[in-house]
Amino acid sequence: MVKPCLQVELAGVKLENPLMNASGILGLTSYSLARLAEAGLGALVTKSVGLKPRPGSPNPTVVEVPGGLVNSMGLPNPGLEAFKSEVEEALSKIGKPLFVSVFGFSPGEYGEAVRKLSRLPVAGFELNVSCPHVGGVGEIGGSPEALREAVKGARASTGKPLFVKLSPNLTSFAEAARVAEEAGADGIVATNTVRSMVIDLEAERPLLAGVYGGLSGAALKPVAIRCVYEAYETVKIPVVGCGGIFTWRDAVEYFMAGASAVQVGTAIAYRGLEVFRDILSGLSAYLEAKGLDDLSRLVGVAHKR
Ligand code: RRO
Repeated sequence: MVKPCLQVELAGVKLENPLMNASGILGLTSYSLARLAEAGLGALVTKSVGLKPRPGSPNPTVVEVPGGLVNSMGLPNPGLEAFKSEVEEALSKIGKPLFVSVFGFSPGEYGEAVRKLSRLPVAGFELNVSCPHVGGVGEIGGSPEALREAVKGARASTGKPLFVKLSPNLTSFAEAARVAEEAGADGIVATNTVRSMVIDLEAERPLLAGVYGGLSGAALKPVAIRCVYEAYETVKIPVVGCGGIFTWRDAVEYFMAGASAVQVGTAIAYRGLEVFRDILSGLSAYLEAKGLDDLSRLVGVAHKR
């Protein structure tokens, strides 16, 4: 059998394979984006950027827990204007579709941010409406009205694909996905991290300087798989899975739940950039062993019960 086809098309963007990095992991500088591109990903996503620069939270910002990491980075970013030149430089090096992740503290800021970036030759945008611990951002994805306004504003600012990264902390993930689709989103990213916290026994206080954080890694996977499954049942736009993907088996689980592509984050911290080539070769071998010529044949199969 010829090698199985791993190419995917996401809202009209062609990816040579279904692997992306999760926003926030190695996506803040042109140097780190170039390193990611060399690791064999199909497309890249930047760290979330907003209208104004932010220093992020003081240390400690990350703590390891059984089953994952809890981070409270606090949206460190140089602000849109400074970030533009970083993105331009990255685009000259990477030769892969690049999505810029944007966040805002009000629905209107999403449209403004996307408009200010719209001249860049990027593949599209990921709207982060789901940071679980920076006050104001997650609330946008948590309110149907604010979510609708944010997505509509971004939609009016660009004709390029818009993905909306939703939170697993919502009462109804499916309902939020539906609102995002209705407002003009081209895809859903499922999911951001789970709001969480860790107490320092010696100091008798929250361990992270930002107090609350987001849980990522293996413990997030069943939660995010559930979100992908629910979104796949609800919307017609593609779903991108994100949460606890370390191996090809994890990726296959996401495809079966309904993801068309997947994002890898925490695993990079544990397994390095080789994790991407490992997952790709495992995926190819799996499809070949199953006699499947194209990855798309796996997408959503778990729904045929
Ligand atoms: O920067 C962060 O602290 C952060 C963000 Br913006 C996010 O969306 N999710 C997360 O776990 N951390």
